[in-house]
Amino acid sequence: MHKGFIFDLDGVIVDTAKFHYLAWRKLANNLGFDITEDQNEQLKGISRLRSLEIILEWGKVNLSQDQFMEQMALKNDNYLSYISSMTKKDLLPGVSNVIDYLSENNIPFALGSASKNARIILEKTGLIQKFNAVVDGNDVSKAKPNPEVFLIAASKIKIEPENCVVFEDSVAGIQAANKAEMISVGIGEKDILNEADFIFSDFSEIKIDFINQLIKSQI
Ligand code: B16
Ligand code: MG
Repeated sequence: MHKGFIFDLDGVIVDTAKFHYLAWRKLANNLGFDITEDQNEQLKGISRLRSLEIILEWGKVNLSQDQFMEQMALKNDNYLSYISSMTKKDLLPGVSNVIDYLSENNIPFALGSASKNARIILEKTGLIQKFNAVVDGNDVSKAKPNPEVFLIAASKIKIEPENCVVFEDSVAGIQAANKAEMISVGIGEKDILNEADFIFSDFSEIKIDFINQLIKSQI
C-alpha cells in the first residue's frame, strides 16, 4: 500500500501567517479598526477573498465591489512586499529534513495550500522542484474546510485519499483533511488543533521513525 504526503504551506513550511496578519492588520487599521491575534487564528487556511469578507464583518464596514477588490489587491501587494526577501533560511525548523527524506526515498508528496502565492514562496525557498505536485488557491473553487484542495493533490500524486497524510496548521485544514478521510497531522497548539489525528508543535518534534511508521501503515 503506497503512502503519499500533502503539506500545507503557510504555517507548516514557512511562517507566513505573521505576514498575512501584518498585512490584514494594516488594512483593518486603514479602515478604522483593529484585529487581534486570536481573530487572525480564524483566518488561517481561509482564502484571501473569504478572509476579507470576515474582516469587514468584524469591523462592520461595508465596501462597494470596486472598493472590495481594491482593498484585496492592496493587501496582497503588502503581503508580497513582506515575503519578497524570503529564502531557504525562512523554512520552519525541521521541515526540510522531512521533505528531503521523502524525496530521497521516492515517497510522493504534494503541496495543498489555499494561497495563490504558493509557487512564489516555493521558488524563493528552493522547494519548487522537490514537490511532485503543487495544488494551490489557483486550482480550487472550494476553500478549506472543503477537502477539494487535498483531494486534487492526492489525485495528482496518484495516491488514494485514505493513504495520504496531511500536515496542517489551521483548524479549517485539519477539518478538510479529516473530511477527505486522510491522516491529519496538526502543526501547532494542541488545544487549537484537537481534531487532528496527531499533533506536534513543529517539525523538529517529528522524528523520521514517525514518518516511517506512517509510510508502513504501522500507526
Ligand atoms: P493568499 P495555507 C493560506 O495558506 C493562509 O493560511 C491564509 O491565511 C491565506 O489567507 C490563504 O492562504 C490565501 O493566501 O492571499 O496568498 O492567496 O495555510 O493554506 O498554505
Ligand atoms: Mg496553513
